[in-house]
Amino acid sequence: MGTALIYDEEMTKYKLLWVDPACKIEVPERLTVSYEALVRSGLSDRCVSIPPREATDAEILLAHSEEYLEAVKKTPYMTLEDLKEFTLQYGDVYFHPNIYHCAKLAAGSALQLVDSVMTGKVRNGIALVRPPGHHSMRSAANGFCVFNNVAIAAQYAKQKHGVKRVLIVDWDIHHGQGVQYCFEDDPRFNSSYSLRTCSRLNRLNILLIIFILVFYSVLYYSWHRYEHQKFWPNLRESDYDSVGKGNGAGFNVNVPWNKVGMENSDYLSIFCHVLLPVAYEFCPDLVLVCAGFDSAIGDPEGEMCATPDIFAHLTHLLMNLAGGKLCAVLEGGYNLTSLPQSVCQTVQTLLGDPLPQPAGLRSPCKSALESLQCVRSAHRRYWSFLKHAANQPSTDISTKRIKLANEEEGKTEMAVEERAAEIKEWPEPPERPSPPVRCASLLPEDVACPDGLKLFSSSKDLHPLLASKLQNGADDQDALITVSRLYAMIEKMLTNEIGSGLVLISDISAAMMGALQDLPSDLVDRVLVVCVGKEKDLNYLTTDGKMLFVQISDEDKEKEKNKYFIPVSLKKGCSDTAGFIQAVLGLLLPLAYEYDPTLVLLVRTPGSGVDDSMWQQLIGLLLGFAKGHTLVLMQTNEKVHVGPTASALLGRPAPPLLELQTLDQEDGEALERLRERLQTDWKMLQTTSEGTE
Ligand code: Q9C
Ligand code: ZN
Repeated sequence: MGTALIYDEEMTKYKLLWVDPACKIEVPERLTVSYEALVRSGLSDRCVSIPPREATDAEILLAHSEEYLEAVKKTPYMTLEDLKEFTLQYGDVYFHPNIYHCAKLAAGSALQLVDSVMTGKVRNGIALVRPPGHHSMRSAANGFCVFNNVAIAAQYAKQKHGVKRVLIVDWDIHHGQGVQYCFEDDPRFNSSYSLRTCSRLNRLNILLIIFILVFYSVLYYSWHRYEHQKFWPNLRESDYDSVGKGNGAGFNVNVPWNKVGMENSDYLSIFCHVLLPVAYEFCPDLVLVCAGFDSAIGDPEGEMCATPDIFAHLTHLLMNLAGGKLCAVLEGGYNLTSLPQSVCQTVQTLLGDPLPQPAGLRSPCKSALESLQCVRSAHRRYWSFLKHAANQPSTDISTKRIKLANEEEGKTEMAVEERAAEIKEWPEPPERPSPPVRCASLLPEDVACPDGLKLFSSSKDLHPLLASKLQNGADDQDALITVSRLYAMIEKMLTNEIGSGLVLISDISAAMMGALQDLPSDLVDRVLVVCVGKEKDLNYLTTDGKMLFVQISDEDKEKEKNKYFIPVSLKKGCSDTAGFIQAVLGLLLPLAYEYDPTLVLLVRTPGSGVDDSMWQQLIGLLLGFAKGHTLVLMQTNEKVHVGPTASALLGRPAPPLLELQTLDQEDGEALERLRERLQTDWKMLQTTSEGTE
């Protein structure tokens, strides 16, 4: 199961033929530098190369009107003067005699990608296309876009492949208003094509189509530079309160950035506290990404400060949704250095390489937290995972917008002058070498080693510390030997000879205590210990920051909490998928990002009640930390779970979570209180702007 790469040089063969400052950044080199970077880094060779095709008229009509299509069809025959005039009726876009051909290829590329993923030819993929798509509307080109590649692909996925729920994640720095308009009315009856087809069919077929459409929906998520409506395309409906209309309410999620200079922590915070909770509750069958990289550092349009490696994390966080079915389609990205770096980070992640460490995260900024708080508040009535979100800030940021709009009248140039200078330098993203052994295992003799795992054998002598213990006649020699092998395994993980590890052990408590209480500090400086289920004596845990302990169980350990010991209590324990996923997305992930562990130890205590798909989701998400060095400890009598665990540790996508119950009211409130209490120590847990500067 590979990664598709769709590219054709033909899409570099149109350009701006006259002077237009608004359009001069949209150049053919955007595509050539991106593709060349993939070739140079050897990534393109690892992908399955798939040729684009032209989208057909019928396919383009899935998102556009016949009048508009007919008009665009004439552009290849226009003179330069005609093209200029044709262009004038639209905003921030240009036409060229070859752009219609390229636009058909761009849309067709997205469809080829959807076909390859939906038929199982590949697991995921990316299409490098020009022109981009997300600004184009039913009857209008806009913002360098001619046809709405991703909107067409979403409709196509529903019709051709019967996909029920499509999640569109638009991480481009502009608002894809074209996508919003296409789907905001009602996710179930949004296909003009279907409705038009309806009128030509008999009643039985109409009933059939309605029956099918009722269960079909598209959720559109976008973050975008907004600056209280002062930034292009300056639309009122790009704000957080456009949540979708009618039956589509809740299916349009807008996150406005009201300041430039947003950083990695701001992006990750929105993913943990807005997008992922909604996405996991929505439970998509397919994820489409409007993959614009103008949200990266150095981009003249976005003016944000997120580094290219952030796209590795954004990609990874989406890769366990929809059973891994993810199609990324290029949108914007205008800095010819950060664009190819960001494309490479995305592709390398799609291929399954270890993630770069998200080092040096700062606290999300006040403005980002204001946006976060507003979006969560606007959506909490639609999504049970956001039900306990706080109210929007007392000083309503939309009021700010109206005030600013009035003040700014007549002096709109101010904003331009205030702009931060374009950043020209940032460090090259780190290398991401794959370990020779992806996942090693230590298993009892009666358990077969799952395919793809390598049985661990330690050639090294005992760790000196343990050797001396053994000589002193420690009471449990067997346990010491096991712990010693654990250390040897950890050592190999830290030198990147091994990626992840799976250990089955007869006494998990003893092993955990053994592994942690004497863990030589020269071995690891920060261990994230995630404990799924009950565990009795934990008094060997330190509070010096060398380990961060997060436990999810049905035990209430109210008194023991401190910064590095975080028990999360759910009434029904880990068998409550809704509570569990809330705790993982809203607490564990942000904590892990901020802590930045060098090793993750995941402990599954016997009878924890966690179901296999939830367990696999957890492993998949944890592999995003510590360069993929996750060590799983399980008890010998849980061998039925070895298969699913191994599969997740090898980076295979987890199956979607079915039967998400609604979160228990008291559990939800308790989680919210816990997060509030921990916020002073852990800045990534903040979900409101109150009390921040
Ligand atoms: N500086 C995409 O990224 N506005 N389109 C430019 C304001 C148009 C961006 C003028 C930006 C369009 C796909
Ligand atoms: Zn853009």
